[in-house]
Amino acid sequence: MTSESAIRLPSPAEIAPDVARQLDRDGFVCLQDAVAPEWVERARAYVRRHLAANGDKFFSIIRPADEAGSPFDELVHDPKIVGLLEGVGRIACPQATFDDEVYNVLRVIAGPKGTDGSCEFHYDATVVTMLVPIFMPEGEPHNSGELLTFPNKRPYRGSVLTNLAEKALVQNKWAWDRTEQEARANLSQHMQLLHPGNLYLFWGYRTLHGNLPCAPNSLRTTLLLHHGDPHGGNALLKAVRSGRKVVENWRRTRA
Ligand SMILES: O=C(O)CCC(=O)C(=O)O
Ligand SMILES: [Fe+2]
Repeated sequence: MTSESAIRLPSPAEIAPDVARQLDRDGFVCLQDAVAPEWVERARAYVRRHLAANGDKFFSIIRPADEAGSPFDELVHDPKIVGLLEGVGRIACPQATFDDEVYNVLRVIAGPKGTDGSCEFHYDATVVTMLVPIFMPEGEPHNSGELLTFPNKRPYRGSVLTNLAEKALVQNKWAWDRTEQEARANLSQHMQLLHPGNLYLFWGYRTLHGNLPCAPNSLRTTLLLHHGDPHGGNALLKAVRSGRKVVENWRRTRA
């Protein structure tokens, strides 16, 4: 590991209020060149090693930052990243609780089925989401894993049941098809191009989002950081989330 930080950002106190305002206004913020190219290279090498050992497929690694010394450990635990996520999150949703640890997931689309995991539109469980692109396919437009967003489509809900009902309405096959059609009818408004080296932020809880498919045998890798619980550690939501972890682990380990 190098001693210099891979994160090139001013202090969280300096930028959090502006970033939060921009997120309210535009629904999506790009922090240009905020990650050193050599960090991206190390993250890529990690993913390549993992694919060489486990084969090309769609999988997620839950909390890759737990691996000490990994590029994910370095980025997710960087005080500027933690401070920024907590800073903007507290401005947007004062009732939220913030764990000491930022929840993180490494998501990889590889192998012959480039459509795996695409257009599965959802709201995240957390106040704010940071997306760190590591590999993005450079194939034909609209078939290269571009992110689709419907920014700030709902407020932070006070009620867990309203939240779950709303998620049930949009997170099913029928609704996914309809949302995909809606996005494809107006791609200039909904499509976000992601470039490794930049950091992207959106209000994950409020923003319906998913990614376009990739061509077969593409490689697409993103690191997702999720922070702030608008429902303050509600027991029902904890149960839902631990169920999701089981599914993700199954995806990761299946042959
Ligand atoms: O990989 C992406 O572009 C988005 C993934 C996502 O939304 C998530 O894991 O919550
Ligand atoms: Fe998400």
